[in-house]
Amino acid sequence: MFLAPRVLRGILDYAPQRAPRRLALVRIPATNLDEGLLTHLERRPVDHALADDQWDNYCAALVAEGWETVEVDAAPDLADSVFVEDAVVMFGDLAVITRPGAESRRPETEAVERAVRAIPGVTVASILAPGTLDGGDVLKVGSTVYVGASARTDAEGIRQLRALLAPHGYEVVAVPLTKALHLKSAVTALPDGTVIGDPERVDVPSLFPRFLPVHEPEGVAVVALSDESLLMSSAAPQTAAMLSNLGYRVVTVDISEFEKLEGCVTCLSVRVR
Ligand code: CIR
Repeated sequence: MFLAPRVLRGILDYAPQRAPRRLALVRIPATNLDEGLLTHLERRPVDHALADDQWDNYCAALVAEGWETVEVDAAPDLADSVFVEDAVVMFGDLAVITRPGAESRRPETEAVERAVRAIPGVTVASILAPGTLDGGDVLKVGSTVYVGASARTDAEGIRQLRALLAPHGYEVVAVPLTKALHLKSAVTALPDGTVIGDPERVDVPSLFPRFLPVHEPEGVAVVALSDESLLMSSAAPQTAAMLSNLGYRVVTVDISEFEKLEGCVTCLSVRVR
C-alpha cells in the first residue's frame, strides 16, 4: 500500500512514543566486600550488615527517583563486584564491556555482559586484551567522553574506546590522572555539563571547559538522576548545600562502608537511558 509522505508523517506523529528508559544496573555486595582493593586509603574494618543496609538504601533512592533497578547476578567471591560501574559503560544503546585494569576484577564482567545483553535494544562491544579500561575512568559530558589515563586504564584501552565511539559521534578526550584511583573519584559532571571536582586530585583542571572546584573529598561524585536532581554522598554536606543553591534537588545517601573501599555514589550503579 502506498501512503503519501504527508499521511505517513501524520500516522507516525500519533504512533505511541517509547517511554523513556531509566534502568539502573546494580550488584549486591560480595560476602568478602572487606577484601576490596585499596590504592589510596588505609584499610579500615567494614561493617557488612551496615554495607548491606546502605546498598538497599542506595537502590531505594534510585527507585524513589523513578529508576528501575536491574540486579546483575551476585558474585559473592568477587570483593569489588558491587562497584558495577567499572565493568560496563553505556553510550545510549551501546554497552562497552570493559577490561578492568586490576586482574582480580576481570571476572566481574561476564555476568555484567549477560545482564546488558538481556536489555532490549542494547548492542554490546568490548575492550579487548591487552587494553585495559575501568568504567570509573569514563566521564560523559554530552558528546564528549573524558577518559582518565589512570593506573587502571591504559593507552590501548583508550585507543579502543576512541575507535568504538567515533562512529557514534562521541569525541574521546583522554586526561592524565595520577592523583586519584579513577577519573570519577576526582571529577563528575552536573546535568548542565559543569564538571565538579577536587583540583588537588585532577592533574590538569583546565582541560575541562567549565570546572567548579569542590573541597570535600566525598563531594566530587554526583549522579545526575535527572536534569534537576542529583544523588550524592551524605559525607559532603557543604557540597550538597552548594549544589542545592545552584538549583538542584539533592538526594543524599550514606555509603560510608563503600567509601572505605574507595567507592563512591557513581560506581554503585550503571544508568541505562
Ligand atoms: C577498586 O579499587 O577497584 C575498588 N576497591 C573501588 C572501585 C571504585 N570504583 C569507582 O570509583 N568507579
